[in-house]
Order: sequence, then C-alpha cells, then structure tokens
Amino acid sequence: MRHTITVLGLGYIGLPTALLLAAGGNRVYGYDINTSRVKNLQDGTLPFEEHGLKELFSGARRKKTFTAVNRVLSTPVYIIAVPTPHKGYHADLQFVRAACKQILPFVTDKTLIIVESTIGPTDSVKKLYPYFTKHGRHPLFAYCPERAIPGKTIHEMRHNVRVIGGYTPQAAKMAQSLYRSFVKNDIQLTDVTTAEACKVMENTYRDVNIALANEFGKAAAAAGFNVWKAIQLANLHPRVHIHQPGPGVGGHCIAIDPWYMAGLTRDMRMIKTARKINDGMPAYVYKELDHILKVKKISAPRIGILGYAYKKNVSDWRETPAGPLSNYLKKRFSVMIHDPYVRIPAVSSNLDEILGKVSVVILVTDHDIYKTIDFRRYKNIRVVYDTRNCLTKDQFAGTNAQYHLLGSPYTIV
Ligand code: SAJ
Repeated sequence: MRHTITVLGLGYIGLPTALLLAAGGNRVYGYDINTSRVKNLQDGTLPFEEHGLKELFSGARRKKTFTAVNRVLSTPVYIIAVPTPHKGYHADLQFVRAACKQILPFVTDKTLIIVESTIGPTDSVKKLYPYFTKHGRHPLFAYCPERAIPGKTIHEMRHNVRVIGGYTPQAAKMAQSLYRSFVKNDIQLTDVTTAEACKVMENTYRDVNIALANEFGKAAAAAGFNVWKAIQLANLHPRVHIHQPGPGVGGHCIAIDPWYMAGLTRDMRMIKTARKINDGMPAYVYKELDHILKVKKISAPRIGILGYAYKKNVSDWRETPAGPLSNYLKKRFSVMIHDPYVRIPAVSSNLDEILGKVSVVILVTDHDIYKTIDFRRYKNIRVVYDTRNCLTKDQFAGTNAQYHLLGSPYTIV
C-alpha cells in the first residue's frame, strides 16, 4: 500500500477518485454524510452510473482496498470532494467547512489535505487554510481541481493533464505523488490561488464562448444564414474555435463557476453578460417557437420535448435548460417530455408514445437515439424545432412536418 487516504464526499467526483486511488494501490476510506449512500456502498450498490465505475468498484471490493465508512477515521491524507453550491458571486463553502471541521481532530502538521471541490480564487488562502492555523495546526494543503466530464469521468480522470496548487511546494509535491498512482498524463504544479483561478477560467472560457455562439445564432436567424455551417467554416481558421449554440447551458459547472470569477472586482462585465445570454436562451427558444406557431397558425398544440438531460447521452439534469423551457411552455400548452436516461416522474422514456400524440416537437438535448427517429411514422407531427442541429433532412423526407433549426433561416422541408 502506498498511501492511506480518506475521501470525504462520495459523489460524481469523490467516488470515482476514491476508486481510482484504490485501484492505484492505495488503501482508501470513503466517507459521506448521506448514511444510506454509505450503507448501499457497503452492500455493494453504486449510487449512480458512470462508464467504468462498476468494474473499479468490484475490483476494490474484491481486493478490499476501498471501504465506505459512517464516521471519519484518522488517516494521513484527506481529500475533500463535497459540493460547493453557488451563492451570489461566491462558492458556498459550507460543506467544505463542515468537512474541515470533521477532520480537524486528526489533523497534524504532517497531514496532507487536498481540496477537489470547485472554489473561487483565493478561497484556500483566505478562507480554508486559516481555519486550521486558528486551531494551531499547519497541515500540508493542496488544491487539485477535477477536470472530468460526466459520461467520461473515469477516462478523463486517468488521461487529462492535472493542475495541483500547493499551499507550499512540499504539499504540491506530496499531492502529485498521490495522483501519480492513477493519472497517466502530466501533473503540473503551482500555488493554490493559481490552481483555483485556472479551474474557474477553464469553465468561464467555455461559458463566454458558448454565449458568443448563441449571439451568432440569433444574428443568423435574423439575417438569414445558417450559423452551424458558418461556425464550421470559421473553425477551419487555425486560431478560431467557436463553440456551438443551443438552448442554454446546464450542468453543475459551466453555468455556475464563472460567477466566482465575475465577483473578483467590480469591473467585470463580459462574464456577467455571457451568463445572462446563456441563462436567457430558454426564453429565446420559447419566443422563437411561439413565432413559428403563429406563422403556422397552430393555436393549441400538444408539445413534445425531446431530451431533459443538460447534455447528450447522460442522465444528469442539473441546471438543465429544459427545466425553464418546459415551465414556459406548460403555462400555455399541454407538454410531454421524453428522455431515455433521466428517471423522474415528469419525464417519460416512451418515445414512440409521445411522438404519436404531439403536433409539435422541440428537441432540447441531442441524445444519439433521436438521430434515428423516422418521422414518417408520425403523421400527427406538424412542426419540429431542433435547437441542437441534431436531426437530418433525411428524417423528414415524405413527412408533413416542417423542420426548423435554431440559428438558421426558417427551413421548409
Ligand atoms: N454546450 C453548448 N455549446 C457548446 C458546448 C456545450 O451549448 O459548444 C452546453 C452543453 O449542452 C451543456 C453545457 O454547455 O448544457 C455544459 O456542458 P459541457 O459538456 O461543456 O461541460 P460540463 O459542465 O459537463 O463539464 C465542464 C467541463 N469543463 C470544460 O470543458 C472547461 C469539465 O472538464 C469540468 O470538469 C466540469 O465542467 C467541471 O466540473 O467544472
């Protein structure tokens, strides 16, 4: 065994990290405040699906390298991977602080504490480390933000370059040796504040770029060109990488982290504007659809929403733009929602039934399954509004349906 580690927080990031560390030859304890999650893990049940997680879990159980625990034990290393919800311009550190409080009795000047939860620039130096010094401890402390994406978490945790910020160079080096047990790519070392800024800048870059693509989409609809084709051609330029427009930005990262950057000084305008543009996309899509319905003289449609997850081929629906969009639509129309992955009462997994009952379809999430719908089977459908450029013209050959694409002139098939 190389290291004995406790991971606090067994969610989308903490659990895969714990199991990868266990597979990398460490002895790992996993703690979560959710006692039923701990109990289920002890009984062999995973709390969510993620590609490759099952295999890691059964390997760790067989080798007895991972144990889910109900109380925090004394270990030389602690990794904190609890949620940091968004509170105004700051990361809400209540869960991180609670984790720090739980480990405090075991913390000495030799303990290594690593925070993975997304926090704002300077949070470690100004808010977290002082908690330990106030109690007479000077632990080794590092910030190691995760970069993995839902659906490919395990692969990305193994293969992405990692950035580790140390409160001291010694802490950074120790954290590096720990992550070496499963990270196959480069691990760059820096100070804590730079690592915090780097993480938030990555997600801010994407949010602002998506907002720009959404503005291009609005311009395209107004001026009469196809934004998807224009972006594809613009991206052939060697230094241009425009993102894709869509119905808005969801998930627990890109829709939230930019606020931590936007609050650092008063003179921050672009990031706030980008956030507003992306948050405003469900309302824009609703208005566009309303316009299409007026032009087509469809007065009381039954609307089918395709996709509730925040992005394709995953079950995660945190901050999904389908939420506000369906709320706008439900105020005036009868709405049915389909998603093959999201299992909540408002969402059905019976695609054929929904397509057989609605006159208008709006595609919100570009799940692969929608690419093979044969719209000829549903003579009842009059309008299909695609907000992701997911469907193809072939799917509409020989149908009564009119296909409209976000960010393009109104297409008549
Ligand atoms: N989206 C667009 N247009 C695009 C790209 C995405 O509208 O061109 C939308 C998606 O549909 C989705 C949202 O943006 O609603 C975010 O999706 P995503 O796949 O870009 O990102 P997340 O939130 O799932 O994961 C991001 C990743 N960060 C970056 O790519 C910089 C991931 O690496 C991070 O680990 C994660 O945030 C995090 O935890 O911070």
